[in-house]
Amino acid sequence: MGFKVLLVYPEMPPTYWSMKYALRFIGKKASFPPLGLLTVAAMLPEDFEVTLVDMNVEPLRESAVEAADLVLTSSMIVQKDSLARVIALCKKHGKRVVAGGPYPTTSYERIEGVDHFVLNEAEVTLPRFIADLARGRAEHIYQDPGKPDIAFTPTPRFDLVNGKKYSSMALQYSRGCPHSCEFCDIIELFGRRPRVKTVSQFLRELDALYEVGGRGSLFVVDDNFIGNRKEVKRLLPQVAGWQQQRDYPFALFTESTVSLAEDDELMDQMVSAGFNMVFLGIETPDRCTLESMGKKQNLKSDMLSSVRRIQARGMEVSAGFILGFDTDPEDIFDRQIGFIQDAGIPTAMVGLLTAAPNTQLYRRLAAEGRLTNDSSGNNTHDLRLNFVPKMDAGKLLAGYKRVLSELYRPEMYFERCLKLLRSLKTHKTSSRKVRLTELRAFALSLVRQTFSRYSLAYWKFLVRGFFARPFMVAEAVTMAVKGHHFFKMTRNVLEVDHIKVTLEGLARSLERSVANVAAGEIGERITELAAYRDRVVARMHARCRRVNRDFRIYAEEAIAQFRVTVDDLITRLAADMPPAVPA
Ligand code: B12
Ligand code: SF4
Repeated sequence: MGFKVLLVYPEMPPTYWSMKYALRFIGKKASFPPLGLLTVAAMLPEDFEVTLVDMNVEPLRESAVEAADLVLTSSMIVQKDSLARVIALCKKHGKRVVAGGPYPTTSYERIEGVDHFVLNEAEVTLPRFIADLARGRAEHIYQDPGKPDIAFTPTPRFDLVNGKKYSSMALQYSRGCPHSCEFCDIIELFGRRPRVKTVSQFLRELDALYEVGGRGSLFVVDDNFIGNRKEVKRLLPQVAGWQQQRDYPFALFTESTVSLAEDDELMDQMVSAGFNMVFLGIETPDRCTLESMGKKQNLKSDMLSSVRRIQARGMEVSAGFILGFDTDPEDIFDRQIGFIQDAGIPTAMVGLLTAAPNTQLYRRLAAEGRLTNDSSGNNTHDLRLNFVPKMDAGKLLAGYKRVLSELYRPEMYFERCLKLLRSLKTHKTSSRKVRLTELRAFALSLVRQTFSRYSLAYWKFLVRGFFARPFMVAEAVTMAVKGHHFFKMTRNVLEVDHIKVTLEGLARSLERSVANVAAGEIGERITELAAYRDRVVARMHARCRRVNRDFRIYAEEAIAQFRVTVDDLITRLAADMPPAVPA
């Protein structure tokens, strides 16, 4: 008997990655569709009736849950709060919930209310679950670390999403990476042997996307697209041919290691196939740190020259950087900023080192007794550490905040964009096609960014960009719009952090100040504390109004926590107060 299955992708909080504030310029709701769920959908039996709600583009209505027999969810750690709300809603309607994807796979013990965990790669675990479900004997956990041959993975059900709501479509070519960076959870989730799809399978997926109207930006989501170079080199000429026959409908981008720069043939093949951007895991310019984290592939060449070679070949470089390694030298903050500026990397995702569950780093820090709490799953703007760093934690956090605020100071950001515009080789497939979406973005950008607080820097960039590369206006506008997202993220993240740190500092000093209050002064002290609490709370609420409403909840949590701390102090003091003498 067929089931009515509802696939739900929980909401993601705004992060540097989400691009939330840039998407508004192009009238899109989210960056990418949930490829994991689309792939799972394709593996379900044909008689299952499947619908999908991606909560990042539409709300999850109670009626949708009510109508389903079974709710299947996929999530990353960063979606855990939203996932908890989805589970609660399903329970309210008495529906069975199935959870899969990276968060449950690495941390299912921490998730409550789920009926069936179908972990690891669905190719291995889903068929067993479906068979048991049909027999009415589905178990609580399906787990199997086996690494399936993805040459048999079916084409994702792209027909389930409305492509117009996303700024980019997504495809996967390979899983796994041959390297062994200490902090990485990819190799734990997907293994160290890169598994690839066949050429015809990949082209079929391109066809499927094309048929549902997919055009424009396309993310090949592999963690290391060049993990199996021999196979990639067989694939790329075919993709180039496919693109050429259809007048290059897709502008592709992917993730790779820096060693891409050493392979001219591969870079040229990628450019011919329509790749115009790669995301590199650079992590740090400090060679000693690269050595100690096991990122040997980044030591083979001078990384600055590598970035320039890739840009000069025709692909923008965006990259990830990490602070908080044990071997980070004192001057690492300035060196990271210097490297990113010199290299002309506008999209620089700088995060604090996070010990993700089930990684080599996690196991080492656990053995050293240095783990402190769970990861929030978001290392680019959560200003908390989940381990005890070697560098003084205060110094590390202050340095990190400085790096963020410097890098996303409009003048600094636009300087990198200009550098990139000047060094990027243009070719037939690299420049953005100007469609209605691009024109709309340009018009909105002109209006909103002209009247923004960084208007001068914006205009200087547009004018200088136009004179430097007149045919790359669309790229320049895209960079400016992304900049808007980064500036807004940075401003809000730092403002919320300021509120949190101020309140924590005040709470600590109040705790110290009430440690030795003389018995006779307790009553007076309580009155003072209550008045002080109310003044601080009012001041912070006023400050909160300057914070974007997406972030206000974090500031309000900090205010609520401050209130609880002061109320506790008052209760403790009241308990010590001598009893009133009857008149
Ligand atoms: C594309 C991608 C993104 C996209 C999001 C796209 C989207 N709409 O989902 C973007 C770039 C926005 C993104 C962002 C982030 N990402 Co991301 N991302 C990926 C990436 C590279 C590919 C995911 C993908 O599409 N894979 C292809 C599909 C087919 O595979 P899959 O989703 O894993 O699904 C398979 C199985 O997991 C399973 N499965 C999945 N769901 C379900 C559900 C059910 C019911 C079942 C049975 C099975 C099942 O079956 C599928 C087929 O085998 C992965 C790395 C990776 N290799 O998976 C990281 C990854 C998922 N991201 C990760 C992280 C940490 C982030 C960020 C939080 C990073 C940050 N520092 O801020 C951000 C935050 C999100 C935000 N606010 O925007 C982590 C998650 C770790 C974890 N344990 O939660 C991963 C694993 C990367 C890593 N280094 O660890 N990401
Ligand atoms: S190169 Fe990237 S995907 Fe591969 S192990 Fe290192 S961090 Fe992980």
